[in-house]
Amino acid sequence: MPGSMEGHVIHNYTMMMGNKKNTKFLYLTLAIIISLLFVFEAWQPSDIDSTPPVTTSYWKHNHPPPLGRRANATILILARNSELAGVISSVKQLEDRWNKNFHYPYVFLNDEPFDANFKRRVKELTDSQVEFGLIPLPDWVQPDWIDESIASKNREHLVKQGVIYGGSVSYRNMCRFNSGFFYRHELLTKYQFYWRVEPDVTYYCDIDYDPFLVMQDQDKLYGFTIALTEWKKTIPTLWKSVKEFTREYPQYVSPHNAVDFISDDGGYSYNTCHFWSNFEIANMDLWRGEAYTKFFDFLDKKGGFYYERWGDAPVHSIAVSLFARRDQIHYFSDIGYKHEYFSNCPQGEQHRRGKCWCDSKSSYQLKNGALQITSCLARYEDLFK
Ligand SMILES: Nc1nc2c(ncn2[C@@H]2O[C@H](COP(=O)(O)OP(=O)(O)O)[C@@H](O)[C@H]2O)c(=O)[nH]1
Ligand SMILES: *[C@@H]1O[C@H](CO)[C@@H](O)[C@H](O)[C@H]1NC(C)=O
Ligand SMILES: [Mg+2]
Repeated sequence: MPGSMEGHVIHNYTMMMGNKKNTKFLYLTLAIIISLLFVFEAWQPSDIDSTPPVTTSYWKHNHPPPLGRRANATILILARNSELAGVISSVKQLEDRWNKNFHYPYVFLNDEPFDANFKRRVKELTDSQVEFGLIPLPDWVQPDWIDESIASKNREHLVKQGVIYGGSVSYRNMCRFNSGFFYRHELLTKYQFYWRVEPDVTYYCDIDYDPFLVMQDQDKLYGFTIALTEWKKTIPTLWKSVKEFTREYPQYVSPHNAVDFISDDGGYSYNTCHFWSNFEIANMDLWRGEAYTKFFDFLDKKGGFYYERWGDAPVHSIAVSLFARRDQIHYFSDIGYKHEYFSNCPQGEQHRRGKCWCDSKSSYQLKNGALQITSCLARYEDLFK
């Protein structure tokens, strides 16, 4: 195209001017016109729609997992539609720091259907399979054998004492669901391990290995990052119920248990230590097994999820401490993690290896830090002395 246009232009100009004096002027004009034609050519939009951005040829999706194998596992997120922004933040960090190299699938659960925008925004963040599930109503409702007049009086009492979520029934539904129902949901039955993620958490470090394979290969049942004490007002009769259960079913208590994590007097009283369950990497065999199934039903019948405000964290922690071997509980010290207001920041070589951006000195789990009083990490570490 440029060739034929040039020929046409030259022909016209020689006809009009055909004069030696003007040769210089002619060449100059020609040069300008030809340059303009090239510039014009570059501006033509004709190619833009059909030419893919050149970077696509550098993209590489779906790297195989570094060890060539994956565990039977999923990332599990319970959330509301209104928490989309916090969910996006958590998922993006987990993808960037870890899962874009491992491609574990996601399961999202909600007591209401997820809306189209929620699903679209979440699916944009990952190449992994993402499934969205609805929680069956009976798994997310105050059972009819709870006496509502007692329950509501007790809720008011907790509100007066300033206990967080003291008056909330939906929070209690959530705690009961996370204690006894999530692992029976139809989207989870096909998996053995899960990594629980909440909206608005922070992952501080690169995780260049597969925590699920660590769990699977080393026969771990429960993994945590933060261990701390619970507010006694939320669980006044929990330990009494636990002791009743273990008296009735002593066969479920492991001979190599971790009772010294949850009790400072050999099991007489509960020290309120628990693993913070907003982060959990665990094997659902633990929850699906006979011991925990009986344990959950026993606690559920006591009514403490509604008459008090039993959390899934103390319930899970007490169960794993009693029914598992203590070496089946794993501290992921190298996973930099924060859920308001506490964090686990790796120390020393682990901080360097993970390229962590948290300050090691700020870690709630510091062994000799000022925050140590309410941290239960020392009790966990003492189990192995
Ligand atoms: N679908 C749904 N999820 C909830 C509800 N309440 C809490 N959650 C989820 O349960 C988890 C714990 O709740 P959160 O509000 O973070 O409680 P906190 O971490 O104890 O302060 C989070 O993943 C929430 O998204 C609810 O009513 N519906
Ligand atoms: C994964 O684990 C679940 C639960 O134990 C099991 O039903 C399923 O068959 C397992 N899947 C694979 C691929 O091993
Ligand atoms: Mg939370």
